Amino acid sequence: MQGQVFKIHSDFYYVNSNNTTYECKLRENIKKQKIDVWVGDNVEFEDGAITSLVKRKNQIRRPHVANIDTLLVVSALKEPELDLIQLNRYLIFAKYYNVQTAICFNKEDLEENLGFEKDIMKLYSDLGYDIFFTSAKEETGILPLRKYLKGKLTAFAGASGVGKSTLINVLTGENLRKTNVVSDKTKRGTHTTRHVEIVEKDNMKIVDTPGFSQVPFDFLTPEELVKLFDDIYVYTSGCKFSNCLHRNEVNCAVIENKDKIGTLRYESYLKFLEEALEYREKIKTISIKKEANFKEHQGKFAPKISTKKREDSRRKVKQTILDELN
Ligand SMILES: Nc1nc2c(ncn2[C@@H]2O[C@H](COP(=O)(O)OP(=O)(O)OP(=O)(O)O)[C@@H](O)[C@H]2O)c(=O)[nH]1
Ligand SMILES: [Mg+2]
Ligand SMILES: [Zn+2]
Repeated sequence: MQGQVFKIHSDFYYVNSNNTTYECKLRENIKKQKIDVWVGDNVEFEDGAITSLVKRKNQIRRPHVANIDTLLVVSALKEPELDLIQLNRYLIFAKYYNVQTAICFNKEDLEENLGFEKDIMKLYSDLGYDIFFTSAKEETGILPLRKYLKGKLTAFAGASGVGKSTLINVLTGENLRKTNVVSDKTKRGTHTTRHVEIVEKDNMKIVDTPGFSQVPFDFLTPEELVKLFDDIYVYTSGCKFSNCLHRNEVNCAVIENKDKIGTLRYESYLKFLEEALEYREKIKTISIKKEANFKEHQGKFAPKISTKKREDSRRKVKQTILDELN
């Protein structure tokens, strides 16, 4: 039989097939092959054991979810304070995984300055995102969001305390998900949701996730990073140097057009760039170390490692780092 994993609890995998829930474990062959089964995975199973995994359409890490149609990044306008750099972090992260993304600005009941809302709405809709403004508390803006979610598997992501679980409760009309107040002192959430789980209701499939705060870009190179910022990448062809990092170089077309790049987008790029540069350093040191080992191991006259080999080993290092993220 085939079904979709909607919840994982220690060793148990809860699989939905034709509206029936099956509690399964992993068959030995899956364990031996070290195949990870995630929420959202389509699996073959029999007699309470998952026997194989259907190829994924996509996957995101932190949290682990497979086969989603949309990632809805939820941000609060207040409590916790709107953090556009964090929002950009989620957006760029989703773009890296090639997942369609929409944005929901929640707690609009706490925000009086609507002019600001309009500005950010313009910025992100110009970038091609579908945008929603909601108040889960006063239940405003819920209908358009519900309509948007129909027929899709959507993962809700965003910092702790922004109201993901409250929104899901309102959307599904079920008060099942635990929610918690944002701390008075830190104005941050308390990581109330602990598990990743698909909730199904009225043709909406929603994944509630724990609020994860920081996803550092320590797994891609600066060249890969800038390509994920459409609004910055457009200018890069005008830079004088092909290895321009658009940070402080002369004749950099990005810097020259900084005013045209939206609020905090360029600052976000600079911030993530530091992380990508660290990753590049890490790759360099590991490749050099590898090379050194290789020579030592092979004796005095080991041939110099070819560019092709170096690229291969770079790729391997990258894979190792990505695997570590798992
Ligand atoms: N004023 C206001 N408060 C809200 C709104 N939505 C949620 N809250 C409150 O914000 C707090 C945090 O909400 P949660 O739903 O637990 O937040 P979460 O994003 O699920 O947090 P984690 O599970 O920790 O990731 C709760 O006290 C909610 O009642 C809203 O639209 N307006
Ligand atoms: Mg929650
Ligand atoms: Zn440049």
